[in-house]
Amino acid sequence: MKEREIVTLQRSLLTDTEQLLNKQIEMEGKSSAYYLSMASWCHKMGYENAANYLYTHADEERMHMMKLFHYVNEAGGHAIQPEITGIRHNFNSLREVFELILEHEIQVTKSINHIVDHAFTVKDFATFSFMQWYVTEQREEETMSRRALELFDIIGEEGIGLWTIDQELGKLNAAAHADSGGQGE
Ligand code: OFO
Repeated sequence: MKEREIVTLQRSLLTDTEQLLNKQIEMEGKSSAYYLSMASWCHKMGYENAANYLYTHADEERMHMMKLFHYVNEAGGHAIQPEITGIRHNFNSLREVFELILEHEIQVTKSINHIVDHAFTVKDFATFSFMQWYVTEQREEETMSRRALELFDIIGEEGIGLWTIDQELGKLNAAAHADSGGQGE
């Protein structure tokens, strides 16, 4: 019996779905590393609240990766620990950091939507249902990233502007985690 036939007998997870989920694992792992690198830059530059916001965000992205990791293995697949390279370490400004975050989150949303669309098309309703958590999570993350970026326009960066933005980022982070009941999602 060929390997593919054995695999088909032992699980309902299709190989292409498994590949897409592994690509998403990689994306979440990279998100975590990317935000950790941004957190470090913010910390070094004295933006304490922005750094905490991003340290928390990096942890959440790892949790997103692990949730997928367990799902793939429990569904009979093989979750692959991604290679993470090419992470940027320096940024031109605090604003640039938050612009990059929003841009990145939009890419993640597109990738999640692609998996949901695929799962529906191949009638993999277990994966379709599992991915709904990510759909909601992405909507929340995009909203939060947009809120953060808006602070730069509302407050302005002159004078004590950047200091004030950093304070507001701290409040945004605290409010987001109070909303999620301290679940850190
Ligand atoms: Fe994993 O939610 Fe952001 O990227």
